[in-house]
Amino acid sequence: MRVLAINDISCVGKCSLTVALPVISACGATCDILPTALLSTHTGGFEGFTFLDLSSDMEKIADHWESLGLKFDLIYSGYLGNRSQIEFVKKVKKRFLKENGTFVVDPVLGDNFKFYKGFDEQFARDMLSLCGEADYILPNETESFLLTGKRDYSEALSMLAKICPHPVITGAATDSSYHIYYWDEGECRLPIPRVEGAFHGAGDVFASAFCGCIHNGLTTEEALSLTAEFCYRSVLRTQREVPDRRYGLSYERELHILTDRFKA
Ligand code: PXL
Repeated sequence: MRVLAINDISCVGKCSLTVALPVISACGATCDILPTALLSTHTGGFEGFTFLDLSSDMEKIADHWESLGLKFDLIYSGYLGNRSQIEFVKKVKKRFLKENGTFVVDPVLGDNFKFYKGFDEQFARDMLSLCGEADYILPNETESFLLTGKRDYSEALSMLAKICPHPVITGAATDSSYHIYYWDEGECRLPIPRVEGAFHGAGDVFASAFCGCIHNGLTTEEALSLTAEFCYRSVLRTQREVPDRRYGLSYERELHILTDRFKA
């Protein structure tokens, strides 16, 4: 059983592939990778980071894989370095996803109601079209707004449900509560504990664990509950252990939550 993670390599800052590899592997799956870019750090809060666009190598890598006849059970797409990569990922899905395989898109666009560096409205429109090809999409509250223009989570969710069978808004805060909003033949909500502050990389930890859970055959609800527990424990540990939140979630010593669940 193989998962393909399409995402960048941020050498420092624990996000994207440096998170996808350990977390998906902890769920017992083989995690293969298609790197979109190589950065010295992620772009969220570090000045002077390097950025190498890997688009032309992605094409060559895919051509080699085709010659090997490789196919994947689940493809998970995350941070894409430019608009042409969005189109390329659609082709990767057609070429390499098994029939009845699962396509998960984390439409990485921004946080705190702002785009990450390098992304804009046009990028968001293209990302929305990629979401239209997915079985699951995992926007955070900012991304759900950037994709739909709706701040109301129910409205955003039902708009997204028109293009994708299983949209999941991964953390939706109102004055009094905090929920995961998801669509499962209708709007559903999973209450989750609220932790104050921003935690860089939490979305990638969430998306990776969710992919691992779905890959193991869990229902959407079961996958979200286990993923939420794993993320919550990791966030609490980060609060205790990591003063500089740019360095990502302290999830490593919580991986047992996944390995215990997915023991042979
Ligand atoms: O965690 C999302 C993410 C992934 N990859 C890169 C990023 C970010 C968010 O800032 O900069 C390179």
